[in-house]
Order: sequence, then structure tokens, then C-alpha cells
Amino acid sequence: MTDYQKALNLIRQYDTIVLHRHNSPDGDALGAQIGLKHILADNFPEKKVFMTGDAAGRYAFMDGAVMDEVPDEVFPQALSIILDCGDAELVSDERYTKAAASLRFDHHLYKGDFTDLDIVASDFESCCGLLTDFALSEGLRILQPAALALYTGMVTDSGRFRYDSTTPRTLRLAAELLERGIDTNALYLQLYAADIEEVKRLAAFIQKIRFTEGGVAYLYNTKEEVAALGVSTFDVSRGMIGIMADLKGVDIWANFTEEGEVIYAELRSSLYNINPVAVKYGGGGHMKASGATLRSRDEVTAMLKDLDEIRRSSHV
Ligand SMILES: [Mn+2]
Repeated sequence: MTDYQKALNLIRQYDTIVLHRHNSPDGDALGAQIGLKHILADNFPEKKVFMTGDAAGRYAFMDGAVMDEVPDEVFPQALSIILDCGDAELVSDERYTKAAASLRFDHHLYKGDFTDLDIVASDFESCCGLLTDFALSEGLRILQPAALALYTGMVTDSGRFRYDSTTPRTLRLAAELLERGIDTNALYLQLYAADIEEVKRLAAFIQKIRFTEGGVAYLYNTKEEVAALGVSTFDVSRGMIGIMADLKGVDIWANFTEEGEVIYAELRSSLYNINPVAVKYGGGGHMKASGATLRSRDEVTAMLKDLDEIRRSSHV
């Protein structure tokens, strides 16, 4: 039996299913959660399906992005499905540990199992792509609302189908979703149109870009700066990392953002596997996109040295 068949069997066995994903959700985490909720409703209308987790933030525009209040009593009879989450500590709603059974679909680099059946396929650009593959392989019906949510995850996690995680399979699966009738103009407006204040803020961050001696581009954002801008830490940390992506000669870039006693580090590369550096500081993610939570400015300096070292050792 394949893992997909095992997953489908688990889904069939339970009348109640709770859908989780990583905290501070992005388009892929929410797309997977909302998309699977629709798939379950459309294929197993008798099942009760809940979505649990923190609020959708800048992805609140997505249809059905409002989370459910899930009572404690639900879990002992339920199957918890965790989506787009590579780390037990990041699961939205830790009550999955109280569920009768648990299942995980993920595409982060494997760091170990934490559910009864972990389906981790890091060769997928997005968890939504993996779920689409699962649904199509198992003959589950995908209707338009599910397709829209899943497509949103695929397009955001693949950087508009641009990162090299994008494969022929990515586009074949995306095409299947487009067949269901997605208004891509409307979607891209919601995802990418910015108001003038946002563009000005972007310009301020662009002015702040600095470089290490080894040629790594980075931003360092203090608590005070974040507070003065009136935006969330997440919008700075995840939202501003991309501004360094297309600089000529830059193949590793990093964004450090203070919050409380910690500093969030986001690391990206167009060429190198920067994941081991994130893991060294307790983080994780993907080969070319990872993050970690640092404790001090010294750790920031040390991490930048490690990133410099990646470039130096591959240039000899
Ligand atoms: Mn993802």
C-alpha cells in the first residue's frame, strides 16, 4: 500500500477531522488547510471537519480563512491532519497530540516524524502541490474553491513558479487546478498589489540593505524600527526578505528582525544550500529558504560569518 492509500484509509476511518498547519500561516499553509477542508467536504460530506490555528493575517482575503473554535472534547475521537509544517513546535494548536490519530503532509526538509503517518516530500515546491497530487492520485474530486486555495499555495511557495523548486510536475498539477476555473487576475491583485504607503515602506527597507565582506546581503531591523513602521514582525521578517532576491551578484541574503528577547532570521539563496546554517541555530526549512530564531546580536554576527563561509568555500 502506498503512503497516499494509507492516508486515504486514515481519512475514511474518522468521522471528525481537525486540520492544522504551521503557525503564522503563509499562502501555502492556509491554501493547504482551506483546500483540504473543501476536498473533504466535497468527497466526504458526512464528515465533520474543523480548521484550527492563529489568524490568517495578510492572507485573510482567502475565502474561508476564518479558523474554527475547536472544543477539547473533539480531539480524542478525531484525526488531526498537519499540513505544511516540518517542526512539532510550530504546529498550530498542540492539541493534535490528544487526537485519536494523526497524519502529516509536508514538503519541508525532513527533521523527523511526529505524527502516526508522516508524508514528507521535499521535492514538492509546496504542500498544496503535494495535496493536489494526493487528491488526483486517489481519485478525489477537486472543485473550484479547493482548486483556488491549492493554487494560491502553489503560486506563493514557488515564487510565482519561478524558484527552481518549480518542476514540470508543478506546472502539470497547477494546470489541473486552473482547469477548475480560477480567476488568476483577481488572485494576483489580492496577492501582489500594494498601496502607495506599502511601496514607500519598501523603499525605506531597500535603503537599509547592507553587505558582509563576503558578499552576503542583509537587513537588520530593530524593535524600534518595526514599532515605528506600525507593521507586524512577520510582515518585516517574511515580507521584506524578498527585496534582496534580484540583486546582481547576490546569491545569499538574510533578514534579521528583533521581537521581544529574540531575533528572527530568514535566510535565502539562489545557489546554495543554506539550510544547515539555519539548523545549526535551531531552525529549519528548505535548502534555499530557511529560518531560525536567534538569541543575541552575537548570534547574528556568527550566522553571517557562516553564510560568508558557504560562499568562500565554494569559490576556491
Ligand atoms: Mn510551504
